[in-house]
Amino acid sequence: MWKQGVILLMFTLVLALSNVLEAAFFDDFEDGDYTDNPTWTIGSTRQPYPSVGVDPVRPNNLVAQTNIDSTSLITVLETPQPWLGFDYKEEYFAQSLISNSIVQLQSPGYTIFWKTYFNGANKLSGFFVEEMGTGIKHEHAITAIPNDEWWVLHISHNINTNLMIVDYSLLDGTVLTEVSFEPSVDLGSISDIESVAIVGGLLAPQYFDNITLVPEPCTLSLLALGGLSLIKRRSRR
Ligand SMILES: [Ca+2]
Ligand SMILES: [Ca+2]
Repeated sequence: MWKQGVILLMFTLVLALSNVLEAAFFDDFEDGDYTDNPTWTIGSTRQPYPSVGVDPVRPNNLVAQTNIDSTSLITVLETPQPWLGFDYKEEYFAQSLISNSIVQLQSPGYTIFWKTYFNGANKLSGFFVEEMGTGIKHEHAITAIPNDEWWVLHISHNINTNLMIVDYSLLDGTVLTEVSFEPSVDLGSISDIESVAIVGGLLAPQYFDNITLVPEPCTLSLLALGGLSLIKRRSRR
């Protein structure tokens, strides 16, 4: 009898896994083409347009490049992703962090917008996450955002605490800064994330790679834990 239970559980796990994979968004730009698989479109008429090119420091790697003057690439997700429990990551490289916004996650009426900002002397002094549609900005002083080095921007929502968490880290996983805030809107009541935009800075080319959006990563691990505990309990008998 318990064997059928385990088989049913494994079947559920496979189904859950396939749902997660189907819903996830990922682009490493290794096909050299931003117009296909997945499709990005140019979000500004300003030139020079964004492109896919060679990584400035890892020669065997292809990346998306936005050029000066706030040019951007936008992708409309095949499957809109719920804000509850979303998990977004991108690798980012800039030769100058005197920059503009770096990512926008968008749904009708609500956008999360991560952007660096300047003080009056045009010197970079911090970043903010703006909840567009609400006008609310969460500002943070910059302590250490690398220049001339790849780093990872990570924005996620924790369903248990209802906190939006923003952290950035080096490629080796060293976390440089982590901040969190409670969203000003009920994320369960608003439309799903429909599109992702990567946006270039003001003065220098900026590079993006390994863009990943995953929904509710905890759902799958909870199922997996349930399966494991069942198998363990059975094997003890
Ligand atoms: Ca790549
Ligand atoms: Ca492509």
